[in-house]
Amino acid sequence: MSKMEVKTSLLDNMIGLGDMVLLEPLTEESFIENLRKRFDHNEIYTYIGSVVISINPYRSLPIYTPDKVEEYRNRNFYELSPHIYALADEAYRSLRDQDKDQCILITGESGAGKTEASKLVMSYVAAVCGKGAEVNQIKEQLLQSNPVLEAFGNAKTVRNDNSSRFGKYMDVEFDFKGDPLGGVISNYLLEKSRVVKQPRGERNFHIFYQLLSGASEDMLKKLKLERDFSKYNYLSLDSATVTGVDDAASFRTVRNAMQIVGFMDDEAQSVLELVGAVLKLGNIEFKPESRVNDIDESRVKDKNELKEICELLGIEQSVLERAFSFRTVEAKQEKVSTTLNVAQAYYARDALAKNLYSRLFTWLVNRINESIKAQTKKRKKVMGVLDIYGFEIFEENSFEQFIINYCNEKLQQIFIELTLREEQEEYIREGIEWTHIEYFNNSVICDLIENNTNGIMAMLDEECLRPGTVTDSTFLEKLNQICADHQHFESRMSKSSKFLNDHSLPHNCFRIQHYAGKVLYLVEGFMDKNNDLLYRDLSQAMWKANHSLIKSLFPEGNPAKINLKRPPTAGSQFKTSVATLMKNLQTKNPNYIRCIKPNDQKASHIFTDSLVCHQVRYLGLMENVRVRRAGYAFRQPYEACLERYKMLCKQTWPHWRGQARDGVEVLLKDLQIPAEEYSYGRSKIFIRNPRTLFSLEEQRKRRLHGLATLIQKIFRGWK
Ligand code: AOV
Ligand code: MG
Repeated sequence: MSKMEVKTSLLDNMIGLGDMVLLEPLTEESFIENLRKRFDHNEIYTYIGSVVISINPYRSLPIYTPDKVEEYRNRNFYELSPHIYALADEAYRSLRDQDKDQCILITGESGAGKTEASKLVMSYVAAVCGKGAEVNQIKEQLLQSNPVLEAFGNAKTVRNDNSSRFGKYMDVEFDFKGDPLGGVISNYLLEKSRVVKQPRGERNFHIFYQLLSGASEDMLKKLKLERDFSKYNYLSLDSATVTGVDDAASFRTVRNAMQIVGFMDDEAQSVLELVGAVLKLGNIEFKPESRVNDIDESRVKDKNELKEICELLGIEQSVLERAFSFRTVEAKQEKVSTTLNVAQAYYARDALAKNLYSRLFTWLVNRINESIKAQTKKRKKVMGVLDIYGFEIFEENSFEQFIINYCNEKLQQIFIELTLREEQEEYIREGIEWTHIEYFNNSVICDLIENNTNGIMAMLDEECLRPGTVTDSTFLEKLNQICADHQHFESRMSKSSKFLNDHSLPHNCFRIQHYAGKVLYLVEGFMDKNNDLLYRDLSQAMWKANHSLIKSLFPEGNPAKINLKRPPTAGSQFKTSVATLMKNLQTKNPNYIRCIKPNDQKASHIFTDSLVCHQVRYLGLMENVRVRRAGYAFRQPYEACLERYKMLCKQTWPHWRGQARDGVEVLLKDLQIPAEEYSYGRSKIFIRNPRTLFSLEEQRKRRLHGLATLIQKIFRGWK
């Protein structure tokens, strides 16, 4: 063994191996042990080939400095110790030099570090791509869109103090040189129920607390708000302040970010007026009016709050007041007005607050897109970064968790498709000898949820549209009948009596065995949240507002544009947008960051084996290593391979006249690469070890350098 090798293996022994592919023996225990060893030495990143595993350190590590950026810049992936920067660099260079669109897929459960990882990737790419005043402004705007969206779309949950309550996909666009041109953000279903109610120990969206803590006295007065959180029904009090979070300082950051992104002062003011209005809506209370003909009519209790909201939004008070007391149903030229009772009035109020806030959020995303969109129609190279809400299991799980977990199933599916299945199928296609590796394919769970005829979402939609008395219970009954035999569906009342005596499964719930664990869903609210109805009287009242922003958020309130068709349900909209996203991702070269949460206490230095083991299992990481080990790290069509490396061999340079495959054979033999290092497929060459590729790249770099020097000399000779 050479000195160098001795040094490496001693180091590996101490801090663990950087690439799981090299782990011997490969068992679940040795895998976890390796992660733990590295975590204990502050090495939070580990590779499985080109996949990066990232463990949340829950404290700031000095590994994201400008020096680190320089260290990883333009270096080959396996050259330095594992780092998220290596992945970002590889993706960026592959986009710039090989013209391959990229996507960065970041997965892991709530609190595992996805959002932080996405920001690290973005800031790395921003640091290494292009320079110049114009480019810098684009970069700054792309980066500053983050604090704005986090303020409005993130909240403290029991799992994560800065939990993303929406899904985000951002395409960053580059020109042919690799300079950024702009970007496009897509957002996925904001968890709007949080606006009116938060589970115990959780908060509403950050912006509410930031506004009340950080606004000047003058601004509060203009918005007719009070600084005290306890004055607002929509703000839960048991966790109003979060340790280590300075809401007032964050408010300044958000204001500043809005300015950089390009919001005009009056736009920013309008946005805050709506945030204030949502808070104040929660304080409107209702009382029953004396019963006329035994009908329970609701009236606004204290009109002061209502008056202030109307002043803030330029709405005529009587219009909004009426919209809280009556509901008009229009059908075929006929208008029927019915009175609302107190419960219905509260329902209408909350529906308005939720709709107002979520539409404001979508407006913010669109407004940011206006600012950051590329100012050219030329072809662009694209790097997409996906950061969604992670898999969630709470004590009580509702429609929101159902949607979030479905989205995570789809992402796991893409990982399986592209790394486990596709890789194995390619070996078969190319005629490469191969031992099949077993893995769990979660497409069966995706199907249970999304199947167009008998999937859970289809049945929910069917129930929402069915005339007659439909409730959450009738929806559950339907599921019990139709899904009873599905191996990933469990319910107490289903035809099969398998779960009849399972008392952990209440009558009003169903359970799905997700890829990441079993989740018990309480059906209460499913129908309502899927329907997502807002009484037309309320949208009309909003449309009549003398406030251009709020008016633009409720276009359906325009009486000239009454549409009697039902809008698509929340579930089906989500399903469609996720399907579009998946299609888009499949056209790009994927780069994976698999985030792992080391403990449930949000604490640094704690590594809970059982928790990590559970994640390693469901993320399919062991299978990932096995497929990788049995396989070949790199493959390229013969033509492309020959074109890139032909300069390294006299027989192939500058032209090879025969078949590309034969040229590659001559090349590899000439370079004395051991025969077990590669295999010949039908159309591609397969190279086993990434280090072989790395050495080819090095030789190519040296040769190019040599050629450049030679050309310079010739030029000088001419002068
Ligand atoms: P998530 O995005 O995966 O959860 P975050 O990225 O928000 O998780 O991480 C949660 C918290 O962990 C952050 O607020 C940081 O305090 C800490 N953290 C994560 N990664 C790092 C890191 N690399 N270095 C230092 N601290 C880190 V969710 O959005 O809830 O699914 O929905
Ligand atoms: Mg997040």
